[in-house]
Amino acid sequence: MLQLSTPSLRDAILRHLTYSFGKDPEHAILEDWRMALSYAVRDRIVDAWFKATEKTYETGAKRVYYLSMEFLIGRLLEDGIVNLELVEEAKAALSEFDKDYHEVLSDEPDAALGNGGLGRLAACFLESLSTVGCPAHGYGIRYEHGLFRQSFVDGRQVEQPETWLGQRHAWEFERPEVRYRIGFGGHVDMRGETVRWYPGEEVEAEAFDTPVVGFRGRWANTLRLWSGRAIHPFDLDAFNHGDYARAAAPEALARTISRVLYPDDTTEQGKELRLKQEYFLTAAALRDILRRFNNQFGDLRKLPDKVAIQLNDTHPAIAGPELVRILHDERGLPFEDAMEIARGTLSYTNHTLMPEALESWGEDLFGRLLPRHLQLVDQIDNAHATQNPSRTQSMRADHQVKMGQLSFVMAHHVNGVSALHTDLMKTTVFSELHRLHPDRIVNETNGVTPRRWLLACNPALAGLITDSIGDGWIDDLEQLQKLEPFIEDSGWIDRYWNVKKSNKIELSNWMGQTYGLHTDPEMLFDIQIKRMHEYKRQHLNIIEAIAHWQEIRENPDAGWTPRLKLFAGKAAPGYFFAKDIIRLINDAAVVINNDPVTNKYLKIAFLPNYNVSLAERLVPAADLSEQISTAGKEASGTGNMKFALNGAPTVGTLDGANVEIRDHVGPENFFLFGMTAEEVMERRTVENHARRAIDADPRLASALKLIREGRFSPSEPDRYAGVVDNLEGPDFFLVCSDFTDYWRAQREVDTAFADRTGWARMAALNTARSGWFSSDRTIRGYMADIWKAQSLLP
Ligand code: NTF
Repeated sequence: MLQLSTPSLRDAILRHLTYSFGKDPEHAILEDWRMALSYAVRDRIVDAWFKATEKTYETGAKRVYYLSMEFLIGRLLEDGIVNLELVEEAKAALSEFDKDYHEVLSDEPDAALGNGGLGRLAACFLESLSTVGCPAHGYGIRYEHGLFRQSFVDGRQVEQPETWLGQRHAWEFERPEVRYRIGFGGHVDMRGETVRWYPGEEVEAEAFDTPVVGFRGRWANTLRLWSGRAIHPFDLDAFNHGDYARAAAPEALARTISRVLYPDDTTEQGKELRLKQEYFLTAAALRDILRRFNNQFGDLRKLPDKVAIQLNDTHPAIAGPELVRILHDERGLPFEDAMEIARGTLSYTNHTLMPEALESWGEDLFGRLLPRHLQLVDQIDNAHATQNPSRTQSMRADHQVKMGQLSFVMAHHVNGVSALHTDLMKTTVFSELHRLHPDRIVNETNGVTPRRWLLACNPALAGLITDSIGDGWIDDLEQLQKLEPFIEDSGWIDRYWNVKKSNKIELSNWMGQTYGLHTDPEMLFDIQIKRMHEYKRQHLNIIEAIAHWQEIRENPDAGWTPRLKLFAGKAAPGYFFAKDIIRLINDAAVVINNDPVTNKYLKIAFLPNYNVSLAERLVPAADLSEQISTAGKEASGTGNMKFALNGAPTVGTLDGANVEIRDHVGPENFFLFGMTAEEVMERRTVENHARRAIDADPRLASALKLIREGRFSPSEPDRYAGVVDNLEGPDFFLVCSDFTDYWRAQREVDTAFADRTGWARMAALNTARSGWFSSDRTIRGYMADIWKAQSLLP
């Protein structure tokens, strides 16, 4: 390979500023500096990237492909700098030009190409795949507009389009030579054995590549995102007739496909454009995978030995029928063989059991867009029914195509994302398929990358850890266990506590400057950040805060533990209940924060526009992590892991990965409350469960009464009547039934926090015992159990 010498970072920055951006230091604006630094870092990533690609070809190793509609990658510059261990050099280089490192980094817009947990997990996985040296590609869509920007008007959520590409983006390489035609609609021609699909409409998918570098730059993989374009971009005839709108129409239409990220996570809307996006991603990825495979290996029967394709939820589930179509219709393999090869190649991760999130498409819509695939789904379903005569459920019931069932049948492994979730998959949604295929479901508990979620976002804690046990923990997180002996040492615990304190001061200062919000860093920082959803129960949190406020008012001198409650999170634009909860929290914050009797002891804030970068600020400064979903509803959670790792004990239910976090950190370092998943199912059958819980707890009754009477919405007293009606009535997520125990757990938190050393020890034990929650461990699990893929690191 061509060898170039590596210039110093300083020289590289100056070179790029000059020759890539045409600026001299005197005239460069912040964005120019950010771009020049990014290009300087990117150059080094490219070196690692080429080496990794070369090695993958040389060894003929199996490759992993992660197909996902979402990659919530956030900012990439710090990731690159940290993984290449260039932090000090970058700071020094920028300061030579009188530029502040942090200011330059925060100029980068967040790439919000995802909604929440599912997309962020995909981003952590990409980084871990590179860190462990597994040859892999991520495939997704290059949305022009990522998740909407959130602001508040009178406490209400207002959505604005997000435009991450509005500023220059440093990380992608456009690949105009990598384009595929993706068809929709049309008709199917059947002549005896040969079947051909003639699409009625076609768009082109164009590739954009982002290199993803692993720790120490030992390996780099590719995130390949597809962008929609017209095959004939411009209607010249229309233009010549003066019809400029019609002239530009083909391009506009084709681009629509990659225009926006659908802002729903846990509800499925059945929209035609969404199905088009899913097929667009999947078809382009499969074409690309098969082209690469053909060039290198040729014999399609070897596909399962050389290719592992992971379907991130059912969104790319059309990969099953599409792969069968290519192998059978286009490459002429018998249907049974095509099925076997496809199933040997595909595996599927389920991320939610919420019934409203399980994708299913009306057969009319599906058949109109993908007529050949509908036939193949039927053929797959029939073959499955023939092989499993005791089967009662079909993927083709009620004139629908059920993507969960389809994914299960087309996958060699199906995985859940926490132990509890995997068990529930077996007994609920997939109970029949599990009975028929008892070895197919496996568990791979989620994880988070410690490079971003500790080393980069919490440099003070990372520094203390490295001082204490060396830096081996960064890519072997279980080494954090070596911290345990230090926790006995009161001098060390003071240092740990000072790190937390300095992080809290930093956050306080930033919130003061950014939102004019004044907070006391001595308070307990209690944080709930995640998508807004009834099952995540932000309303349980705010109702408890209201009850607590009442209690402080009644007895202001009782020595309360001062607490700052922070919330952040977006609600899907059409999810009105969740939007009401945002407004309720904002309304309650106004009243409570302005109560001179109590505001030394209780303050509440909802920070707008939650995204990855905001999480990176909040996580290191948290004292308490709120993980309070109704048991059985949160598949795993990953925020819970980030908090524990950064020394915030959890107040939480036995849900998702909370269960495993509690097992690891020890029950004495975790504030457990609430019903178990089993108890939840039982309680739902009890008549008037909410009413009974309210009657039994005067604190809850009076908090609900205050909300109903308009104490927090005096200009519109019945603003929250709907919310309270719901809680007093169906209360499907059992807010009322869990309230009393939640309140009890919070008072235990108060008492525990008053003992500073005891609390600091508990926090430090959370850090020391969270090593298992590294996404490196998760990825190694997938490699061993599902993909049968090897690391190519020496
Ligand atoms: C989410 N699912 C789950 O709600 C989280 O519990 C889990 O941690 C993440 O997936 C990652 O596995 C989704 O985002 C979706 F879209 F499936 F609802």
